[in-house]
Amino acid sequence: MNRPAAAPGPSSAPHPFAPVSRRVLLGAALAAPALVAGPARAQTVSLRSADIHPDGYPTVEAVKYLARLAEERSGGKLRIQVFHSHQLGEEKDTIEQTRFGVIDMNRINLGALNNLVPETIVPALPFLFPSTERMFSVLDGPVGDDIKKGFESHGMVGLAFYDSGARSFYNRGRPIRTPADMRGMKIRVQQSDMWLAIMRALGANATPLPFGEVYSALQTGVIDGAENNWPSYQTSRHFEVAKFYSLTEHSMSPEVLVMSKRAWDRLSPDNREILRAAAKESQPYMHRLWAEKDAEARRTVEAGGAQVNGVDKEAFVAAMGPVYEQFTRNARVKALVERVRAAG
Ligand code: BDP
Repeated sequence: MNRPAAAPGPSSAPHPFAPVSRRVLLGAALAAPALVAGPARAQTVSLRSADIHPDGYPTVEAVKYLARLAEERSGGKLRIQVFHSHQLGEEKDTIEQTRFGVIDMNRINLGALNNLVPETIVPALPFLFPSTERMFSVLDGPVGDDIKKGFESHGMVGLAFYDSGARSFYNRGRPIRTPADMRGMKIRVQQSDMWLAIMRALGANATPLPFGEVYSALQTGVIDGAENNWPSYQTSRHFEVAKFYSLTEHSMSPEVLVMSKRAWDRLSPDNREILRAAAKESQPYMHRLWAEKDAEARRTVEAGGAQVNGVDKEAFVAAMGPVYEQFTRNARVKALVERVRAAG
């Protein structure tokens, strides 16, 4: 550790660059004591995690909770900083950066991965699950593990699935009760071919847009409507510019926390273990936050003028045939859908 030979002294050769290189060497030794002391002393690892939602949103709070657990259990050596509110960009961009290791962790909706990882289409398929409880009981088992495995060949590791409730349509003009009411409407969707197919099946015009652009697109009339769960409808303030919320509850596409495979591969086995356990424990924590936020968001938008109406759900379910036909042509998707159905 103490290497007096490196100490600068008046007898050193008077080379013009010598003082600089000595400072660099000394600095490196101070910044990376583990390298000098040997592998026994773990280095501090700092990870950056992205989320488009604002601070306080359940997904952001779940990853902050995970970060607290990881920091405690690693004796402060594993640190995770959550960059919320789009600070690192829209989901599509952050996914690319996660795959290439520029961003270490990313909380996104599975819908954002549909085109890249076909397995992620399964939980997002319209009306596949009768309830979010049923969906999570399936995702917590081998089907969920197989969906997560799908990430690995695309540079990501799946750490946790989080609640996202059910998504329903909302628009500026009128209540939607049947698919016929949506004919010709311009509806914003996530950037996923599955969502384009859903809109086609309903006779609407799909407009794929990043989430952060939806408010002004609604406000200026570039689109007529969008679809989302209560908390996103509320925190994005879309309810101010699209007040008709129609309870189609057509998809339960969950949230997912992924890690860059490059960042994962660099972690020590101990840190991987800490992260996996903390991610698992953040799920029930998030579940509680979600239940509270879901109810509060609905109250807030209704108090703020949102008009909520029921729909002819059977008519929406019946219209989804072409979506299933198109996406279960992929053998892996088909097999997973069959397993979901067999699970009851
Ligand atoms: C929200 C998800 C968010 C998605 C957004 C969207 O939490 O990750 O990006 O929907 O529709 O519910 O793009």
